[in-house]
Amino acid sequence: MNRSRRRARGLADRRRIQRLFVVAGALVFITAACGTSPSETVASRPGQFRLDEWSIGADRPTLSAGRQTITAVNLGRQTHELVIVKAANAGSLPTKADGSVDEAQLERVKVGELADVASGASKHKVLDLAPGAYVAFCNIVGGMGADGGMMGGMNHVHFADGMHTTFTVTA
Ligand SMILES: [Cu+2]
Repeated sequence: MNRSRRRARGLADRRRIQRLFVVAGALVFITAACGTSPSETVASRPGQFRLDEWSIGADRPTLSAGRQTITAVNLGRQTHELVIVKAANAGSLPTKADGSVDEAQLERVKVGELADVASGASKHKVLDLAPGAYVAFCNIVGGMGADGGMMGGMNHVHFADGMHTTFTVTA
């Protein structure tokens, strides 16, 4: 390859990068201009948990004991999950070196799990809940995947990043 062609290719690359930044900037603008967030368009209901990067919100802080439908709705862009254990708070859960919850140590207090809820999807399961304090968390560890946008390639420990919440079951 001669020198001028190499220079031309370098310029083309630079132009392509500039175009990417313009597209990324426009996407940020569109997201910011969007008035209603997806979390506002999903009706609130007992036993429903909203999963997002990087938080979990419970529609109700308190549920009645007995058989309850637990719903995990993924309002984020990544796949999330909802693990439910009988525990006082997130800080009391045993963790591994990477900061994720050591679920092997929680087998006796684990109540249920809604695994692999895809972006925009929801899953539900009926759980028989005894009175007490509960923690709901996402224990996925992984990268952002191909559709991770500007954060592509970053590894996330979802629990350590804040994907947990508490709720109470009353008799
Ligand atoms: Cu998650």
